[in-house]
Amino acid sequence: HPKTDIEELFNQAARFIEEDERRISGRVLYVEDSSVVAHVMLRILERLGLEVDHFTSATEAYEAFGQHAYDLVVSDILVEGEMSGMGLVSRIREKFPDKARVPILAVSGMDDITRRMELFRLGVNDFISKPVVEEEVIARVSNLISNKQLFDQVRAQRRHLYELAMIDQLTGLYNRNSLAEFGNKAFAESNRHDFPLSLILIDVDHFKQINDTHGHLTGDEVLAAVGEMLKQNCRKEDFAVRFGGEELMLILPHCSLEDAIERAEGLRREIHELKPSGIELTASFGVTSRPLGVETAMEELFRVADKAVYQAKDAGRNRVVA
Ligand code: GH3
Ligand code: MG
Ligand code: MG
Ligand code: MG
Repeated sequence: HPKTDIEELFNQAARFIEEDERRISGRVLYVEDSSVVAHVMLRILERLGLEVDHFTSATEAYEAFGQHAYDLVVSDILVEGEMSGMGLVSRIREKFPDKARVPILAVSGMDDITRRMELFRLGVNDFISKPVVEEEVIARVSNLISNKQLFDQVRAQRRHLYELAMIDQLTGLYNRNSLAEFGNKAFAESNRHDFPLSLILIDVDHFKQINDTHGHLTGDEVLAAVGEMLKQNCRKEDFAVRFGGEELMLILPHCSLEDAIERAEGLRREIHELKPSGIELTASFGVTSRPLGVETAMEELFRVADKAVYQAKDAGRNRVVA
């Protein structure tokens, strides 16, 4: 009958749309040793649009967990083999205590309250009992994955905002804002534990002339190249800041004055050899160190280094003054 055909077609279309709206993207680590249960579950998860890595052993699943980024772990609780589902859950939680970051959905045939409480204590986010019901799987899986993805987005945004606030976008060095946080902290620690701390101020020579001769954009490229070179020359504990336009600063914890002078000399040579965009480039350096046994604020040391830079300029630039 033509009318029922059309009705049937409409119903089919409505089902497709409904299914499509439920589709979510993500990668799931799935552990289940019963092929019957796995068959049902895989069909549900894959129809949701998820990429599923299915394992029948928890040991193999744990190995895969270390190798890929998963949006959700779905684990049977009783799995044959040396590691149980419980073991898998506690191993994962040991590494990732944050439930929003690595959500775990437990699936078990024994759903008495004691068992469920034990699972929650172990760190699962949610629980489904067998035999699984499609609507319930969809609801719980969707919730967990969308929470996790939202959490990832928030983290990425926070990281991005932090970078915008703390990192100079042209040179990739820390900006002046970050001095209050990192600079003062480095000084406070050096004062408290009385370990050496040195400061190198760098001012690019005749930079105005570079801008005037080659244009502001080339000037920017030159600064970016100097920034990159400084980053390459930093140790883990060093702190390189773009202090002003073409003024850069290195805070060097655990670095004596002698070592700082040596490092400044090295940087002076590197800048001279850099020739970014083919441009001959030099810089003047002022180096100071916190006198051991004397509490010193960052500003005090900065003033001393600043004077040293002026002396380096006066003496003909392209040199280090301590
Ligand atoms: P000196 O050797 O005495 O340090 O001379 P100088 O020309 O380097 O010093 P001055 O302070 O007179 O000029 C600094 C110049 O740096 C002026 C300014 O236009 C330029 N500058 C500051 N920030 C930037 C930037 O982000 N990009 C570019 N292209 N130029 C900048
Ligand atoms: Mg099992
Ligand atoms: Mg300057
Ligand atoms: Mg300058």
